[in-house]
Amino acid sequence: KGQKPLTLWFTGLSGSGKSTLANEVEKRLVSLGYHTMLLDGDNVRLGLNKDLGFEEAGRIENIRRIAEVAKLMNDAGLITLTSFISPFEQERRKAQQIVGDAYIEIYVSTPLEVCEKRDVKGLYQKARAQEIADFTGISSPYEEPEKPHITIDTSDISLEDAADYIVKEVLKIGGK
Ligand code: GGZ
Repeated sequence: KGQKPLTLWFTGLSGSGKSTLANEVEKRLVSLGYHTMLLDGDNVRLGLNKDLGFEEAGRIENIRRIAEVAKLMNDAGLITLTSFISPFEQERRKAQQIVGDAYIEIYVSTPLEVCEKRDVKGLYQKARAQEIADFTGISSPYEEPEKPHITIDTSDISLEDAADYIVKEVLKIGGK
């Protein structure tokens, strides 16, 4: 079904809802008959990129490798979904260059206050207490995307509605 590959590049703060959304969007694409691959911290930072930290250089290399893998997956005919903070505009632009036309940037724009209030893993609390260094939004920058293809704030929307919206926009942009 459909030959044109896509990379759905989710970007946003820790706790913004990127991975939850990427998982739900993937489920829907699979039920529509597409073949997909989801890349996230669990399968990349613990494996391929376990030599990398969260200082600037580590994040830059993390994003570069993920973009190269996304490109390989696209070459294999898959729709790739990536869920990483990817905090730097310049690295996102480089990812877009690597991936090419297939690249669709999805900015999960849930504000810091909301992410911090959720604090699903207790990481914001630790970052505030300076128990974690270089924490995005607290002690490390997040540069807002300048021209995302899709923007979604998960503060006040159900997972169902958010995923519906993203899939609709992706299929429109991706010409599927
Ligand atoms: C940000 C960190 C940090 C620091 C560990 N800063 O909410 P999570 O836990 O599951 O997702 C975060 C994840 C971010 O890794 P990425 O590979 O997406 O980051 S980047 O794209 O910037 O390279 C968080 C956890 O790792 N985590 N330490 N200091 N997030």
